[in-house]
Amino acid sequence: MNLIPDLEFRGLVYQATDLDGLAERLATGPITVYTGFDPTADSMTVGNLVPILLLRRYQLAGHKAIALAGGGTGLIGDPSGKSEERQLNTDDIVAAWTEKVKGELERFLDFGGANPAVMVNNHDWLASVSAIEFMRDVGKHFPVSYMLAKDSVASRLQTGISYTEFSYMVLQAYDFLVLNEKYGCELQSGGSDQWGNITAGTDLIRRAAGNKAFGLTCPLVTKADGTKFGKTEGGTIWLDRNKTSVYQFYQFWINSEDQKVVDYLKIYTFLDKDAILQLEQAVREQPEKREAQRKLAEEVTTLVHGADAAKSAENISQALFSGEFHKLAEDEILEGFHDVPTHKMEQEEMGLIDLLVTAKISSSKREARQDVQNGSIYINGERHTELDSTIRLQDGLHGKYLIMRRGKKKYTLVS
Ligand code: 545
Repeated sequence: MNLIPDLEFRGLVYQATDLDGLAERLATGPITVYTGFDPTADSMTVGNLVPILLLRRYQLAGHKAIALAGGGTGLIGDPSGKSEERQLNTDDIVAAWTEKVKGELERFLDFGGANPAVMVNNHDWLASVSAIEFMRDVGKHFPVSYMLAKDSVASRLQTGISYTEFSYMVLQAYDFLVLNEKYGCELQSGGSDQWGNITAGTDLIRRAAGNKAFGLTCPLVTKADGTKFGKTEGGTIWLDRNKTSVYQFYQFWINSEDQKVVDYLKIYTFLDKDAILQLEQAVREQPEKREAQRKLAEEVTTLVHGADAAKSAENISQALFSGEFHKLAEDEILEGFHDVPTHKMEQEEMGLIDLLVTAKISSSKREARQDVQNGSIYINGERHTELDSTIRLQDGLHGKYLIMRRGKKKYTLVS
């Protein structure tokens, strides 16, 4: 029940309204906890995954988890952590993205069984509350000085903030009050950027209802150099496989830095303390084996995309590493080589030198001959040293793919 020691081990406890009080409360029995997600995009990112998995940790520990989709607040725009006013999205877009966010949240919580999670959408109560009722019953509990002191507002007083975004904290606080009354929700969890909004809620619940509620934040994940986590040169790492392929997702985790991989194992997996400490030792003693990175990639990809997809990503990764391309299914070839240059052969067969030049693998016939003689040309993992060999597409993988490699790393996919 009291999962705080485990959360502390994982580095998931940052700010708390009353950590000792919360630990005591958790020891007495199940608590209802919620986290909100605004539909600011059509998918969530690996950054949002931390608070989602946190909700799951609560659920697994026997508590009641509420996932809130911000169909209402998404129409307003949270200024927290934002240096500029947001562009308002249309009702239609927010409604469509709310459905996407809900679909993603559903993958991580158990909505059946003995301790089902609950999904709510704050549009259900925010859209229908009247302005007069809201200003009289909720607004009265918010001194302007209190609102101005919040980071999300204070940091924007110079650059500008509209009344719309200024009021956001009141809506989120009101949500917490509604969930407190309707579901007995006593705890709001979120990332550290949400601290101001979360405490606005615990304060409102005390003032308006006379109830005690708790707030707890987790730190935002960082890279070793302190820069934003979850972005690569290829862009943001999304949870939607149509935006970030399963293989790219897997690669993202396998490329984790040695200094950070243990932190990520703690935050992003459900491996227990012993298993994590063992992997920590493996990083220390045999970092070149990248055992921790492989375990991390396997665990997180399985959580997000399922065991079969994770296996396939691992398969691609292994085959690319060992050069055993024949082990790849057709879609795995396309996925694994989706970011290398491609070339379509005009004829069924071609001389090797001509192919190297037309596929732009070598820059001239002279260079092509040199490359072949040097032994730096590989097709489907096999070295080709004969200048006059003929290459047939039908001998390729699945009768149509030639994975051409020049030197150590330069790949071209010929089909
Ligand atoms: C709305 C109404 C509530 C309670 C919370 C909210 C949402 C909150 C917020 N949260 C962030 C967010 O990001 C976009 C999600 C992707 C579609 O803006 N005002 O909605 C993030 N949140 C998770 C973590 C966060 C936070 O969803 O709290 O810190 C990221 O890790 O930025 O009643």
